[in-house]
Amino acid sequence: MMTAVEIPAGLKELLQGYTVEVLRRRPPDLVEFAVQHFTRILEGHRNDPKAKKRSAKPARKGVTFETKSDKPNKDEEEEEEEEEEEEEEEEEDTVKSTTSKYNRRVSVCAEAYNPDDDEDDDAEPRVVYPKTDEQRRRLQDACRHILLFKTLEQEQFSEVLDGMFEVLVKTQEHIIDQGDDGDNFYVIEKGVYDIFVEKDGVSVCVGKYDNKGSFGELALMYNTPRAATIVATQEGALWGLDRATFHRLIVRNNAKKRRMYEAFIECVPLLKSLEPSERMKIVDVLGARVFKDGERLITQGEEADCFYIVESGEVKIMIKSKTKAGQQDNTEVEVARCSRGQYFGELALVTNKPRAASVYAVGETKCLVIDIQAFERLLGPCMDIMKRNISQYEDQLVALFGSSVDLKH
Ligand code: 1OR
Ligand code: 1OR
Repeated sequence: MMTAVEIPAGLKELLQGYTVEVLRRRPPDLVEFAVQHFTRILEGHRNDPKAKKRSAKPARKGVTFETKSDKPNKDEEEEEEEEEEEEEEEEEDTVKSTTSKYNRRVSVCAEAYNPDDDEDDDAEPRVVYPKTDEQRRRLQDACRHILLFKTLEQEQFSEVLDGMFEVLVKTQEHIIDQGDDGDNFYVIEKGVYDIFVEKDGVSVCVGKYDNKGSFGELALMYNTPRAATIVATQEGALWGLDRATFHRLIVRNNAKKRRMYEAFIECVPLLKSLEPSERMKIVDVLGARVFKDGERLITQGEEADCFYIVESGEVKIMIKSKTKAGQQDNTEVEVARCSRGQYFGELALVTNKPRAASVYAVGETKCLVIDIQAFERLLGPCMDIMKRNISQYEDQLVALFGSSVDLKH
C-alpha cells in the first residue's frame, strides 16, 4: 500500500527556481552553481528575516539557547542571530546523525554559510594530544605561516595546537581521496604532496605542496566531499586536526572573519567581478598579516607561494636595476606603490616564475594573504584583469630598461 508523502511547503518553488537558473545560465558545474544559488537565497533570508520564515520549516518545540561562558565578548545582536541559527541547527542535527561515507549531509549551504551555528561544538569534549617539548616546537614551526590560523586569538591558537596529532606518512600514501567525506585538516611539517583533481574521469596533477602549507580545509568548512586527492611523493610528516575541533575553532572564527572583512573585500576593485559567495570563500581562507615599516614581504628571485591585498598602509615595489650589459646589479629602484584595496604578488603565481620584484612595507602595513592553491581555485574569474595589468608592467619595464620583455611567459 502506498503511503502519502508530505512535500514540505516551498520545496517545489526552491527546486523550480534553481532549475530555471540552470537553464538560463548553463553553468559548467551544477553542484557548485547550486551552492552559489542557494547561498544567495540564504543571504537574502538573512537580510529579510520574513523571507526566511516564508521558507516553510517544520515547527519544532523546546529549542533552548544557552550562552557559553567562555565567550565573554558576544554582543546581544550576535546572540540573537545565534538563537535564530540554533533553530536551523536542530533541524540539521537529525541529518548529521545519519552521516556516513555513502550518506552525505545535504545541508551544504547552511553549514557553509552559517559558521555561527556550531553552538553545540562547544559541548564536545576538548581533545588534547600530549606532546613533548620537541614535538610542540616542531608543531609551532609548521603552523607559523598557516593562513587559517592567522586570525585566531592566542587562546584559540593554543587550543588548535593542543588538538593536533602527528601523522607520519609513507611514499605514495593517499592522505586524502577526492570524493570522500572529510575527517581531518592537515598542516605539513615536511614532505612533498601532489594534488590531483579528477576531470572527466582522468586524474590530473594540478599542483603540489613542497614542505609547507596545509590542506583538507574545504570538506570540513563547507561539508562537501573532498575536492582533490593528496598523495605523498616521499616520506613525510603532517599534523592533523580532527573535524570537530576544526569546526569549533576555525569555522567559528570564520564567522568573525566575515564580519571583519566582508565590507572591505566587496570594495577591492579586482574582486568586483566575483559572485558574493565567491568573495566570501576568499574571506574564509585568507590570513591577515601585519608588517613593520621597512619589512620585506617579497624577495625578488624567490619562489612564490602567496598573493597579497593591502588592507591598510602601503607597500613599495622595488626592482634590481640592470647594467648596460644586461647584468643585474644590486641597487633597487622603486617602480610602484600599492595601498588599500590594491593587490600584488600575482605575477609569479600567474607566470609560474620567481618573484619579479621585492616588496617592502612603508609604515606599518596590514595585508590579506591568500595561498597559491586558493589563488588558483578562487581567482580564475579575475585572471583577465590581472593579465591586462601585467601587460602594463611589461610596457613600464621596456621604458625603464629599454629591452622588450614578456613577463607572462
Ligand atoms: P578538501 O577538504 O576538499 C582536498 O580535500 C584538499 O585539497 C582541499 O580540501 C584543499 O585543501 C586542497 N581544488 C580543490 N582543492 C584543492 C586544490 C584545488 N588544491 C589544493 N586543494 N585546485 C588546485 C589549485 C592548485 C583547483 C583545481 C581545479
Ligand atoms: P610577483 O609575484 O612577481 C612582486 O612579486 C610583485 O610586484 C609582482 O608580482 C607584482 O605584483 C608587483 N614589474 C614587476 N612586478 C611589479 C611591478 C612591475 N609593479 C608591481 N609589481 N613594474 C611596475 C609597473 C607599474 C614594471 C617595472 C619596471
